[in-house]
Amino acid sequence: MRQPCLLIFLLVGSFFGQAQPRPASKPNIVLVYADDLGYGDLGCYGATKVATPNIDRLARGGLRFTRAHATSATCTPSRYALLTGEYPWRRKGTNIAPGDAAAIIEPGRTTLPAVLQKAGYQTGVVGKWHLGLGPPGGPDWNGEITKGPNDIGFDYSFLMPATGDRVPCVFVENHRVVALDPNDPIRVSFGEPVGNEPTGKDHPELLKMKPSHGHDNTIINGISRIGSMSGGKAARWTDEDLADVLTGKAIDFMDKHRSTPFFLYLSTHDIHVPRVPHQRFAGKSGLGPRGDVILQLDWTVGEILKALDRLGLTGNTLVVLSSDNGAVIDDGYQDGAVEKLSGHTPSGPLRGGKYSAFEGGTRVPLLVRWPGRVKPGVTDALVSQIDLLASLAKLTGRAVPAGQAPDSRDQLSAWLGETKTGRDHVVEHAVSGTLSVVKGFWKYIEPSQGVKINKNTNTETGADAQPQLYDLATDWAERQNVAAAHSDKIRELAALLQEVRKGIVAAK
Ligand code: NG6
Ligand code: CA
Repeated sequence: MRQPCLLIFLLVGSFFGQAQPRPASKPNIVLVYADDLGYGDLGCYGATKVATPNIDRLARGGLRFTRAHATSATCTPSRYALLTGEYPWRRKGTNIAPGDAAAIIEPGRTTLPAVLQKAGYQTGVVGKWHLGLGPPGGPDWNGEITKGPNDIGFDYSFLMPATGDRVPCVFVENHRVVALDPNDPIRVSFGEPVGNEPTGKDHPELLKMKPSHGHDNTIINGISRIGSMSGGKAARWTDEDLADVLTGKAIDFMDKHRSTPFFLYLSTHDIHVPRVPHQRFAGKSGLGPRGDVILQLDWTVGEILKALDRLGLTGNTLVVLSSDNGAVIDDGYQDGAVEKLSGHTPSGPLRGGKYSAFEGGTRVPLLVRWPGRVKPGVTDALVSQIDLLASLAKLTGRAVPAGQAPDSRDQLSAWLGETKTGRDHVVEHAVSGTLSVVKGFWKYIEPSQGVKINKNTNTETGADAQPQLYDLATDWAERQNVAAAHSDKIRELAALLQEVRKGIVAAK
Protein backbone atom coordinates (compact mmCIF):
# COMPACT_ATOMS: atom_id res chain seq x y z
CA MET A 1 0.00 0.00 0.00
CA ARG A 2 2.77 2.45 0.86
CA GLN A 3 4.37 2.56 -2.56
CA PRO A 4 1.22 3.32 -4.58
CA CYS A 5 0.51 6.14 -2.13
CA LEU A 6 3.97 7.56 -2.68
CA LEU A 7 3.55 7.22 -6.42
CA ILE A 8 0.24 9.06 -6.38
CA PHE A 9 1.81 11.75 -4.20
CA LEU A 10 4.70 12.22 -6.62
CA LEU A 11 2.42 12.22 -9.65
CA VAL A 12 0.04 14.75 -8.12
CA GLY A 13 3.05 16.83 -7.00
CA SER A 14 4.58 16.96 -10.44
CA PHE A 15 1.19 17.56 -12.06
CA PHE A 16 0.78 20.72 -10.01
CA GLY A 17 4.34 21.72 -10.75
CA GLN A 18 5.46 21.43 -7.13
CA ALA A 19 9.19 21.68 -6.55
CA GLN A 20 10.93 18.49 -5.54
CA PRO A 21 12.23 18.35 -1.99
CA ARG A 22 15.90 19.23 -1.81
CA PRO A 23 18.56 19.36 0.87
CA ALA A 24 18.04 22.04 3.51
CA SER A 25 21.52 23.33 2.68
CA LYS A 26 20.38 24.32 -0.79
CA PRO A 27 17.43 26.69 -0.41
CA ASN A 28 16.59 28.96 -3.30
CA ILE A 29 18.07 32.38 -2.65
CA VAL A 30 16.38 35.59 -3.69
CA LEU A 31 18.31 38.77 -2.98
CA VAL A 32 16.22 41.89 -3.48
CA TYR A 33 18.72 44.71 -3.56
CA ALA A 34 16.97 48.07 -3.49
CA ASP A 35 18.67 51.26 -4.56
CA ASP A 36 19.07 54.21 -2.17
CA LEU A 37 16.47 52.83 0.26
CA GLY A 38 17.02 54.48 3.64
CA TYR A 39 16.91 53.09 7.15
CA GLY A 40 13.65 54.93 7.82
CA ASP A 41 11.86 54.27 4.53
CA LEU A 42 9.92 51.14 5.52
CA GLY A 43 7.01 50.56 7.85
CA CYS A 44 8.91 47.75 9.57
CA TYR A 45 11.70 50.26 10.34
CA GLY A 46 9.31 52.80 11.81
CA ALA A 47 8.03 54.76 8.80
CA THR A 48 4.51 55.99 9.40
CA LYS A 49 3.96 58.32 6.44
CA VAL A 50 4.38 55.67 3.76
CA ALA A 51 2.90 52.16 3.78
CA THR A 52 4.99 49.11 2.84
CA PRO A 53 2.67 46.19 3.67
CA ASN A 54 4.44 43.58 1.55
CA ILE A 55 7.91 44.33 2.87
CA ASP A 56 6.45 44.44 6.37
CA ARG A 57 4.99 40.96 5.76
CA LEU A 58 8.46 39.79 4.75
CA ALA A 59 9.83 41.32 7.96
CA ARG A 60 7.18 39.65 10.12
CA GLY A 61 8.02 36.27 8.65
CA GLY A 62 11.76 36.71 9.09
CA LEU A 63 14.57 38.46 10.84
CA ARG A 64 14.92 42.24 10.87
CA PHE A 65 18.41 43.63 11.41
CA THR A 66 18.93 46.92 13.20
CA ARG A 67 22.69 47.13 12.59
CA ALA A 68 23.29 45.96 9.03
CA HIS A 69 25.63 47.78 6.68
CA ALA A 70 26.36 48.12 3.01
CA THR A 71 30.12 48.51 2.67
CA SER A 72 29.83 51.91 1.04
CA ALA A 73 27.61 54.95 0.85
CA THR A 74 27.17 54.66 -2.94
CA CYS A 75 26.19 52.02 -5.42
CA THR A 76 29.15 50.75 -7.45
CA PRO A 77 31.46 50.13 -4.48
CA SER A 78 28.73 48.46 -2.40
CA ARG A 79 27.84 46.14 -5.27
CA TYR A 80 31.48 45.40 -5.96
CA ALA A 81 31.90 44.32 -2.34
CA LEU A 82 28.65 42.35 -2.29
CA LEU A 83 29.69 40.30 -5.32
CA THR A 84 33.44 39.93 -4.67
CA GLY A 85 33.81 39.93 -0.88
CA GLU A 86 36.58 42.49 -1.17
CA TYR A 87 36.43 46.03 0.21
CA PRO A 88 36.06 48.31 -2.80
CA TRP A 89 38.49 50.88 -1.45
CA ARG A 90 41.28 48.34 -1.94
CA ARG A 91 40.86 48.71 -5.71
CA LYS A 92 41.05 51.65 -8.07
CA GLY A 93 38.10 52.10 -10.41
CA THR A 94 35.37 50.97 -8.04
CA ASN A 95 33.74 54.35 -7.45
CA ILE A 96 30.45 55.41 -9.10
CA ALA A 97 30.89 54.11 -12.65
CA PRO A 98 29.94 56.01 -15.78
CA GLY A 99 27.40 54.36 -18.09
CA ASP A 100 30.05 53.17 -20.54
CA ALA A 101 32.54 51.83 -17.96
CA ALA A 102 34.43 48.64 -18.75
CA ALA A 103 33.80 45.58 -16.57
CA ILE A 104 35.09 46.22 -13.06
CA ILE A 105 35.03 42.60 -11.88
CA GLU A 106 37.44 40.48 -13.90
CA PRO A 107 36.28 37.04 -15.08
CA GLY A 108 37.94 34.26 -13.13
CA ARG A 109 37.44 35.80 -9.72
CA THR A 110 35.49 34.06 -7.02
CA THR A 111 32.19 35.90 -6.86
CA LEU A 112 28.94 35.35 -4.98
CA PRO A 113 27.15 34.00 -8.09
CA ALA A 114 30.16 31.87 -9.07
CA VAL A 115 30.18 30.22 -5.63
CA LEU A 116 26.49 29.40 -5.93
CA GLN A 117 26.83 28.28 -9.54
CA LYS A 118 29.49 25.79 -8.41
CA ALA A 119 27.12 24.66 -5.66
CA GLY A 120 24.64 23.65 -8.36
CA TYR A 121 22.48 26.76 -8.45
CA GLN A 122 20.95 28.39 -11.52
CA THR A 123 22.07 31.98 -11.08
CA GLY A 124 20.41 35.07 -12.49
CA VAL A 125 20.66 38.84 -12.17
CA VAL A 126 17.79 41.12 -13.11
CA GLY A 127 17.99 44.90 -12.87
CA LYS A 128 20.59 47.52 -12.17
CA TRP A 129 24.17 46.42 -12.77
CA HIS A 130 26.46 49.49 -12.47
CA LEU A 131 29.65 47.41 -12.38
CA GLY A 132 30.75 48.07 -15.96
CA LEU A 133 30.59 45.86 -19.03
CA GLY A 134 33.03 44.91 -21.75
CA PRO A 135 36.80 45.13 -22.17
CA PRO A 136 38.92 48.23 -21.43
CA GLY A 137 37.39 51.02 -23.50
CA GLY A 138 33.87 49.82 -22.68
CA PRO A 139 31.26 47.58 -24.24
CA ASP A 140 30.25 47.25 -27.88
CA TRP A 141 26.60 48.25 -27.52
CA ASN A 142 25.88 47.15 -31.10
CA GLY A 143 27.54 43.76 -30.97
CA GLU A 144 28.32 41.12 -28.40
CA ILE A 145 28.72 42.57 -24.94
CA THR A 146 31.43 40.59 -23.21
CA LYS A 147 32.84 40.60 -19.70
CA GLY A 148 29.44 41.02 -18.16
CA PRO A 149 27.63 39.14 -15.40
CA ASN A 150 27.49 35.98 -17.52
CA ASP A 151 31.28 35.89 -17.38
CA ILE A 152 31.52 36.11 -13.60
CA GLY A 153 29.06 33.47 -12.46
CA PHE A 154 25.57 34.42 -13.63
CA ASP A 155 23.83 32.00 -15.99
CA TYR A 156 21.31 34.65 -16.96
CA SER A 157 21.26 38.42 -16.92
CA PHE A 158 18.71 41.09 -17.79
CA LEU A 159 20.23 44.44 -17.01
CA MET A 160 19.97 48.13 -16.83
CA PRO A 161 23.68 48.60 -17.62
CA ALA A 162 24.39 51.45 -15.17
CA THR A 163 21.69 53.54 -13.49
CA GLY A 164 18.32 54.96 -14.46
CA ASP A 165 19.80 58.42 -14.73
CA ARG A 166 22.76 57.43 -16.95
CA VAL A 167 22.75 56.55 -20.63
CA PRO A 168 22.39 54.15 -22.34
CA CYS A 169 18.72 53.76 -21.37
CA VAL A 170 18.35 50.26 -22.83
CA PHE A 171 18.20 46.74 -21.46
CA VAL A 172 20.98 44.21 -21.99
CA GLU A 173 19.91 40.57 -21.94
CA ASN A 174 22.86 38.19 -21.61
CA HIS A 175 25.26 39.55 -24.25
CA ARG A 176 23.06 41.87 -26.28
CA VAL A 177 20.99 45.02 -26.16
CA VAL A 178 17.31 44.04 -26.28
CA ALA A 179 15.28 45.13 -29.35
CA LEU A 180 18.15 46.92 -31.01
CA ASP A 181 17.57 47.90 -34.63
CA PRO A 182 20.88 47.34 -36.46
CA ASN A 183 20.04 50.28 -38.72
CA ASP A 184 19.94 52.60 -35.74
CA PRO A 185 23.18 51.87 -33.87
CA ILE A 186 23.75 53.12 -30.35
CA ARG A 187 26.46 55.63 -29.55
CA VAL A 188 27.26 56.62 -25.98
CA SER A 189 29.71 59.13 -24.59
CA PHE A 190 30.54 60.58 -21.22
CA GLY A 191 32.92 63.06 -22.83
CA GLU A 192 32.28 64.81 -26.11
CA PRO A 193 28.59 64.73 -27.11
CA VAL A 194 27.47 62.22 -29.73
CA GLY A 195 24.60 62.66 -32.24
CA ASN A 196 22.32 65.65 -32.30
CA GLU A 197 19.48 64.82 -29.98
CA PRO A 198 18.29 67.63 -27.71
CA THR A 199 19.78 67.99 -24.26
CA GLY A 200 18.14 69.12 -21.06
CA LYS A 201 20.63 71.95 -20.88
CA ASP A 202 19.61 73.45 -24.21
CA HIS A 203 15.96 72.41 -24.30
CA PRO A 204 14.46 72.51 -20.81
CA GLU A 205 11.06 73.11 -22.41
CA LEU A 206 11.07 69.48 -23.60
CA LEU A 207 11.42 68.04 -20.10
CA LYS A 208 8.71 66.42 -18.01
CA MET A 209 11.09 66.41 -15.02
CA LYS A 210 13.81 69.02 -14.68
CA PRO A 211 17.22 68.42 -13.16
CA SER A 212 18.23 70.16 -9.94
CA HIS A 213 21.93 69.43 -10.40
CA GLY A 214 23.74 67.64 -13.23
CA HIS A 215 21.49 65.37 -15.30
CA ASP A 216 21.18 67.86 -18.17
CA ASN A 217 22.49 65.87 -21.11
CA THR A 218 20.53 63.72 -23.64
CA ILE A 219 16.75 63.72 -23.16
CA ILE A 220 15.19 60.28 -23.12
CA ASN A 221 11.48 59.83 -22.41
CA GLY A 222 11.24 63.51 -21.46
CA ILE A 223 13.98 63.22 -18.82
CA SER A 224 17.53 64.47 -19.32
CA ARG A 225 20.26 62.08 -18.21
CA ILE A 226 23.93 61.95 -17.30
CA GLY A 227 25.85 61.30 -20.54
CA SER A 228 25.22 61.64 -24.22
CA MET A 229 23.44 59.02 -26.35
CA SER A 230 22.26 58.68 -29.91
CA GLY A 231 20.53 55.86 -31.78
CA GLY A 232 18.93 52.73 -30.34
CA LYS A 233 15.52 54.42 -30.40
CA ALA A 234 13.54 51.17 -30.59
CA ALA A 235 15.52 49.72 -27.67
CA ARG A 236 15.01 52.55 -25.18
CA TRP A 237 13.17 51.81 -22.00
CA THR A 238 10.15 53.67 -20.64
CA ASP A 239 10.87 54.70 -17.06
CA GLU A 240 7.24 54.25 -16.04
CA ASP A 241 7.48 50.55 -16.95
CA LEU A 242 10.84 49.71 -15.37
CA ALA A 243 9.43 48.06 -12.24
CA ASP A 244 6.92 46.02 -14.26
CA VAL A 245 9.57 44.81 -16.70
CA LEU A 246 12.14 43.90 -14.05
CA THR A 247 9.60 42.22 -11.78
CA GLY A 248 8.26 40.23 -14.75
CA LYS A 249 11.74 39.04 -15.73
CA ALA A 250 12.52 38.08 -12.13
CA ILE A 251 9.34 36.01 -11.85
CA ASP A 252 10.00 34.35 -15.23
CA PHE A 253 13.43 33.33 -13.95
CA MET A 254 12.00 31.79 -10.77
CA ASP A 255 9.27 30.06 -12.73
CA LYS A 256 11.73 28.58 -15.18
CA HIS A 257 14.04 27.27 -12.47
CA ARG A 258 11.43 26.24 -9.93
CA SER A 259 12.76 22.68 -9.76
CA THR A 260 16.47 23.37 -9.34
CA PRO A 261 17.97 25.55 -6.63
CA PHE A 262 18.20 29.08 -7.97
CA PHE A 263 19.87 32.30 -6.93
CA LEU A 264 18.13 35.43 -8.11
CA TYR A 265 19.80 38.79 -7.61
CA LEU A 266 16.95 41.23 -8.21
CA SER A 267 18.54 44.62 -8.27
CA THR A 268 15.69 47.11 -8.44
CA HIS A 269 15.85 50.53 -10.05
CA ASP A 270 13.60 51.77 -7.25
CA ILE A 271 14.02 54.00 -5.38
CA HIS A 272 16.86 55.68 -7.33
CA VAL A 273 16.37 58.80 -9.46
CA PRO A 274 14.76 59.51 -11.81
CA ARG A 275 11.73 58.62 -9.72
CA VAL A 276 9.08 58.02 -12.36
CA PRO A 277 6.51 55.55 -11.04
CA HIS A 278 3.95 53.72 -13.13
CA GLN A 279 0.61 55.52 -13.13
CA ARG A 280 -0.74 52.89 -10.70
CA PHE A 281 1.51 54.46 -8.07
CA ALA A 282 1.83 58.06 -9.25
CA GLY A 283 0.43 60.43 -6.66
CA LYS A 284 -0.60 57.56 -4.35
CA SER A 285 1.78 58.09 -1.43
CA GLY A 286 1.13 61.77 -0.88
CA LEU A 287 4.90 62.23 -0.53
CA GLY A 288 5.59 62.90 -4.20
CA PRO A 289 7.48 60.58 -6.53
CA ARG A 290 9.98 59.47 -3.86
CA GLY A 291 7.13 58.08 -1.75
CA ASP A 292 5.38 56.68 -4.83
CA VAL A 293 8.41 54.64 -5.85
CA ILE A 294 8.60 53.23 -2.33
CA LEU A 295 5.05 51.95 -2.94
CA GLN A 296 6.25 50.56 -6.27
CA LEU A 297 9.20 48.80 -4.61
CA ASP A 298 6.79 47.34 -2.07
CA TRP A 299 4.59 46.11 -4.93
CA THR A 300 7.62 44.41 -6.53
CA VAL A 301 8.39 42.60 -3.29
CA GLY A 302 4.73 41.59 -3.00
CA GLU A 303 4.80 40.09 -6.49
CA ILE A 304 7.97 38.13 -5.71
CA LEU A 305 6.48 36.75 -2.50
CA LYS A 306 3.25 35.86 -4.29
CA ALA A 307 5.19 34.04 -7.01
CA LEU A 308 7.10 32.03 -4.38
CA ASP A 309 3.77 31.09 -2.76
CA ARG A 310 2.28 30.12 -6.13
CA LEU A 311 5.30 27.98 -6.99
CA GLY A 312 5.19 26.28 -3.60
CA LEU A 313 8.71 27.50 -2.85
CA THR A 314 8.18 29.84 0.10
CA GLY A 315 9.26 27.37 2.78
CA ASN A 316 12.58 26.59 1.14
CA THR A 317 13.57 29.98 -0.16
CA LEU A 318 15.92 32.33 1.62
CA VAL A 319 14.77 35.86 0.82
CA VAL A 320 17.13 38.70 1.62
CA LEU A 321 16.13 42.33 1.19
CA SER A 322 18.56 45.19 1.60
CA SER A 323 19.81 48.42 0.04
CA ASP A 324 23.09 49.46 -1.59
CA ASN A 325 23.42 52.68 0.41
CA GLY A 326 21.38 55.02 2.56
CA ALA A 327 18.72 57.54 1.71
CA VAL A 328 18.97 60.69 -0.37
CA ILE A 329 16.19 63.17 -0.92
CA ASP A 330 17.27 65.53 -3.74
CA ASP A 331 19.60 63.44 -5.90
CA GLY A 332 19.54 65.62 -8.97
CA TYR A 333 15.96 66.08 -10.20
CA GLN A 334 13.27 68.55 -9.19
CA ASP A 335 10.80 65.83 -8.24
CA GLY A 336 9.27 67.41 -5.16
CA ALA A 337 10.99 64.97 -2.79
CA VAL A 338 12.14 67.75 -0.47
CA GLU A 339 8.94 69.77 -0.55
CA LYS A 340 6.66 66.74 -0.08
CA LEU A 341 8.54 64.94 2.69
CA SER A 342 5.62 65.74 4.99
CA GLY A 343 7.38 64.57 8.12
CA HIS A 344 8.77 61.35 6.59
CA THR A 345 12.33 60.65 7.76
CA PRO A 346 14.15 58.60 5.08
CA SER A 347 17.19 57.92 7.31
CA GLY A 348 15.04 57.24 10.38
CA PRO A 349 16.95 58.22 13.51
CA LEU A 350 20.32 58.18 11.75
CA ARG A 351 22.47 61.15 10.80
CA GLY A 352 23.53 61.78 7.20
CA GLY A 353 22.50 59.68 4.21
CA LYS A 354 23.78 58.42 0.88
CA TYR A 355 27.40 59.58 0.29
CA SER A 356 27.98 60.24 4.00
CA ALA A 357 30.38 58.90 6.64
CA PHE A 358 27.64 59.11 9.25
CA GLU A 359 25.48 56.02 9.85
CA GLY A 360 22.85 57.18 7.35
CA GLY A 361 25.39 56.45 4.59
CA THR A 362 25.69 52.70 5.00
CA ARG A 363 23.37 51.48 7.75
CA VAL A 364 20.46 50.08 5.76
CA PRO A 365 17.41 47.89 6.12
CA LEU A 366 18.15 44.16 6.05
CA LEU A 367 15.50 41.46 6.19
CA VAL A 368 16.21 37.74 6.03
CA ARG A 369 13.33 35.28 5.68
CA TRP A 370 13.60 31.53 5.38
CA PRO A 371 10.56 29.88 6.93
CA GLY A 372 12.26 26.48 6.99
CA ARG A 373 15.15 27.73 9.10
CA VAL A 374 15.04 31.32 10.34
CA LYS A 375 13.06 32.15 13.46
CA PRO A 376 11.24 35.47 12.99
CA GLY A 377 12.36 38.35 15.18
CA VAL A 378 14.64 41.33 15.45
CA THR A 379 18.40 41.20 15.85
CA ASP A 380 20.98 43.78 16.85
CA ALA A 381 23.87 41.70 15.49
CA LEU A 382 26.39 43.90 13.67
CA VAL A 383 26.57 42.63 10.08
CA SER A 384 27.95 43.72 6.72
CA GLN A 385 26.85 42.77 3.22
CA ILE A 386 30.46 41.90 2.44
CA ASP A 387 29.90 38.66 4.37
CA LEU A 388 27.13 37.32 2.18
CA LEU A 389 29.65 35.56 -0.08
CA ALA A 390 31.48 33.61 2.62
CA SER A 391 28.26 32.96 4.55
CA LEU A 392 26.41 31.52 1.57
CA ALA A 393 29.51 29.53 0.62
CA LYS A 394 29.33 28.03 4.09
CA LEU A 395 25.61 27.33 3.76
CA THR A 396 26.03 25.56 0.44
CA GLY A 397 29.17 23.67 1.40
CA ARG A 398 31.60 25.51 -0.85
CA ALA A 399 35.10 26.53 0.16
CA VAL A 400 36.34 30.00 -0.81
CA PRO A 401 39.77 29.61 -2.45
CA ALA A 402 42.67 31.21 -0.58
CA GLY A 403 43.24 34.83 -1.56
CA GLN A 404 39.71 35.24 -2.95
CA ALA A 405 36.97 37.29 -1.28
CA PRO A 406 39.60 38.45 1.23
CA ASP A 407 37.28 40.57 3.38
CA SER A 408 34.26 38.27 3.45
CA ARG A 409 33.68 36.33 6.67
CA ASP A 410 31.41 33.45 7.40
CA GLN A 411 28.68 35.09 9.46
CA LEU A 412 25.98 32.59 8.56
CA SER A 413 24.86 32.08 12.15
CA ALA A 414 24.26 35.80 12.60
CA TRP A 415 22.50 36.11 9.23
CA LEU A 416 20.19 33.22 10.13
CA GLY A 417 19.56 34.55 13.62
CA GLU A 418 21.20 31.60 15.38
CA THR A 419 23.43 33.95 17.30
CA LYS A 420 23.13 37.59 18.28
CA THR A 421 26.86 38.02 17.94
CA GLY A 422 27.75 39.41 14.58
CA ARG A 423 31.00 40.99 13.45
CA ASP A 424 33.35 42.45 16.03
CA HIS A 425 33.81 45.41 13.70
CA VAL A 426 32.40 46.87 10.49
CA VAL A 427 34.15 49.32 8.16
CA GLU A 428 32.10 52.07 6.51
CA HIS A 429 33.16 53.86 3.34
CA ALA A 430 31.93 57.35 2.40
CA VAL A 431 31.92 58.65 -1.18
CA SER A 432 34.83 60.93 -0.30
CA GLY A 433 36.92 57.84 0.47
CA THR A 434 36.79 58.51 4.22
CA LEU A 435 36.63 55.33 6.26
CA SER A 436 34.97 54.76 9.62
CA VAL A 437 34.96 51.75 11.85
CA VAL A 438 32.32 50.51 14.25
CA LYS A 439 33.50 48.18 17.00
CA GLY A 440 30.91 47.14 19.50
CA PHE A 441 29.01 50.37 19.95
CA TRP A 442 31.94 52.69 19.35
CA LYS A 443 32.16 54.45 16.02
CA TYR A 444 35.29 56.18 14.86
CA ILE A 445 35.35 58.42 11.77
CA GLU A 446 38.84 59.18 10.55
CA PRO A 447 39.76 62.84 10.10
CA SER A 448 39.22 64.20 6.60
CA GLN A 449 39.17 67.46 4.72
CA GLY A 450 36.15 68.51 2.70
CA VAL A 451 32.82 70.23 2.99
CA LYS A 452 30.53 69.35 5.87
CA ILE A 453 27.40 69.65 3.78
CA ASN A 454 27.07 68.54 0.16
CA LYS A 455 25.27 71.56 -1.19
CA ASN A 456 23.59 69.68 -4.04
CA THR A 457 21.98 66.93 -2.02
CA ASN A 458 22.02 68.79 1.29
CA THR A 459 23.55 65.72 2.96
CA GLU A 460 25.87 65.97 5.95
CA THR A 461 29.07 64.36 4.69
CA GLY A 462 30.56 63.53 8.08
CA ALA A 463 33.85 65.18 7.09
CA ASP A 464 35.82 66.75 9.93
CA ALA A 465 39.51 67.60 10.21
CA GLN A 466 39.39 66.22 13.77
CA PRO A 467 38.82 62.57 14.66
CA GLN A 468 35.24 61.78 15.60
CA LEU A 469 34.07 59.20 18.11
CA TYR A 470 30.46 58.37 18.85
CA ASP A 471 28.88 56.02 21.35
CA LEU A 472 26.16 54.42 19.26
CA ALA A 473 24.71 52.66 22.30
CA THR A 474 23.40 55.96 23.63
CA ASP A 475 23.80 58.20 20.60
CA TRP A 476 22.50 56.54 17.43
CA ALA A 477 22.24 59.91 15.78
CA GLU A 478 25.95 60.70 16.23
CA ARG A 479 25.22 64.05 17.83
CA GLN A 480 27.95 64.09 20.41
CA ASN A 481 31.57 63.69 19.39
CA VAL A 482 33.18 62.25 22.54
CA ALA A 483 36.69 61.98 21.06
CA ALA A 484 38.23 64.38 23.58
CA ALA A 485 37.24 62.20 26.52
CA HIS A 486 38.40 58.88 25.01
CA SER A 487 41.82 59.27 23.43
CA ASP A 488 42.54 55.59 24.19
CA LYS A 489 39.51 54.48 22.16
CA ILE A 490 40.52 56.76 19.29
CA ARG A 491 43.98 55.19 19.29
CA GLU A 492 42.58 51.67 19.40
CA LEU A 493 40.09 52.21 16.58
CA ALA A 494 42.48 54.20 14.38
CA ALA A 495 44.97 51.33 14.75
CA LEU A 496 42.28 48.76 13.91
CA LEU A 497 41.34 50.73 10.79
CA GLN A 498 44.99 50.82 9.77
CA GLU A 499 45.30 47.08 10.19
CA VAL A 500 42.18 46.43 8.13
CA ARG A 501 43.52 48.82 5.50
CA LYS A 502 46.77 46.95 5.29
CA GLY A 503 44.96 43.63 5.27
CA ILE A 504 46.59 42.61 8.54
CA VAL A 505 43.32 41.80 10.27
CA ALA A 506 42.56 38.25 9.24
CA ALA A 507 39.26 38.09 7.48
CA LYS A 508 38.42 34.51 8.29
C1 NG6 B 1 25.93 61.00 -8.75
C2 NG6 B 1 24.68 61.59 -9.37
C3 NG6 B 1 23.48 61.01 -8.66
C4 NG6 B 1 23.52 59.49 -8.70
C5 NG6 B 1 24.84 59.00 -8.15
C6 NG6 B 1 24.99 57.52 -8.25
C7 NG6 B 1 24.97 63.89 -10.23
C8 NG6 B 1 24.98 65.34 -9.91
N1 NG6 B 1 24.68 63.07 -9.23
O1 NG6 B 1 27.06 61.46 -9.42
O2 NG6 B 1 22.29 61.49 -9.21
O3 NG6 B 1 23.36 59.06 -10.03
O4 NG6 B 1 25.91 59.58 -8.86
O5 NG6 B 1 24.10 56.89 -7.43
O6 NG6 B 1 25.21 63.53 -11.36
S1 NG6 B 1 24.31 55.39 -7.07
O7 NG6 B 1 23.27 55.05 -6.14
O8 NG6 B 1 24.20 54.66 -8.33
O9 NG6 B 1 25.63 55.32 -6.47
CA1 CA C 1 22.47 53.45 -4.73
